[in-house]
Amino acid sequence: MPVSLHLSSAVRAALTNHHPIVALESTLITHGLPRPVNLEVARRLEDVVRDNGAVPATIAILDGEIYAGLEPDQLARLANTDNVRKVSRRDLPIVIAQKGHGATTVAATMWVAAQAGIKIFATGGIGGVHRGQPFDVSADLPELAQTPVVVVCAGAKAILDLPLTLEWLETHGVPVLGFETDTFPAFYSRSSGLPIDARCDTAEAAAQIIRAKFELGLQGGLLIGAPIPEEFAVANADIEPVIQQALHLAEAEHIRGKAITPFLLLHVSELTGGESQKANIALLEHNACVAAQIARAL
Ligand code: PSU
Ligand code: MN
Repeated sequence: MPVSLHLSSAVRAALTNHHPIVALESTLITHGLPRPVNLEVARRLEDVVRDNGAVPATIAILDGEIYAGLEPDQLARLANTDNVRKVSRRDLPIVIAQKGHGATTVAATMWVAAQAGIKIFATGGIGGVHRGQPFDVSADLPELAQTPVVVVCAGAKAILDLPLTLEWLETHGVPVLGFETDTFPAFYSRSSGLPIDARCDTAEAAAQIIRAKFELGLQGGLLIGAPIPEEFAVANADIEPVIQQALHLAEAEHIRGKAITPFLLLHVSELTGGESQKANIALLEHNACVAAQIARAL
């Protein structure tokens, strides 16, 4: 383990005793949700993991030290600090050397989880290939291709090019499983209409495929798509015009690079008057629950 990586006492004990652990990311806390909802949701996700029999390991960077498992005061500090850096793989050495604060994306969270020996990770949506920008590929995708961590998500947001995102994963050998679904979920909506590689109706069924992949020594992780609970789902047709509007705004304001995803998420949330935020929270909780069950099955 790198010297700058610290485990919370709960995570350390769980690793020693082979108890199930679920990693949680932190970009959604600093760049995905507004205050004070961000801290409430971060705490809630940890509770959901605990209620389902696993130990939560929220991953973030404070003063250049990496933490897998935050103490309650550290979580509050992260949620209430301004200008926390969004840290993907390429940002890790910079934030560590400069002793900064960092919120880890899916890519960076996967990498830290793997260093700590954590196999399962729950998030909201992964990054992917951007629409109209096929060279803007989130670092989340190559991380899935090389790092042995299972990511439970509600798909990828429709701000992305979902068919190209799935093509990329196929090319790089990342199995995409559907949890209680035959199609890849589309974040706010339950289905993108795009096929997945295998459907799993139980945590045990997913665990069998995960075990087989690791036993074969195939490098990289797996992606599990769990659709947003029915009562919170928003129809594709309702969200699409909002996404179009957000994309135009991003274009007009020349938003580029790592700022693009947080920009689009903020505007979609504003344009739906908070409805998308409710959906976002519901799917995050659901994913934490599914991930805990799979961690237990493993
Ligand atoms: N998708 C969401 N909410 C998020 C993110 C993605 O619905 O908060 C965050 C995740 O942390 C993801 C990151 O890893 O955005 C991807 O950013 P980029 O496209 O810059 O790689
Ligand atoms: Mn990008």
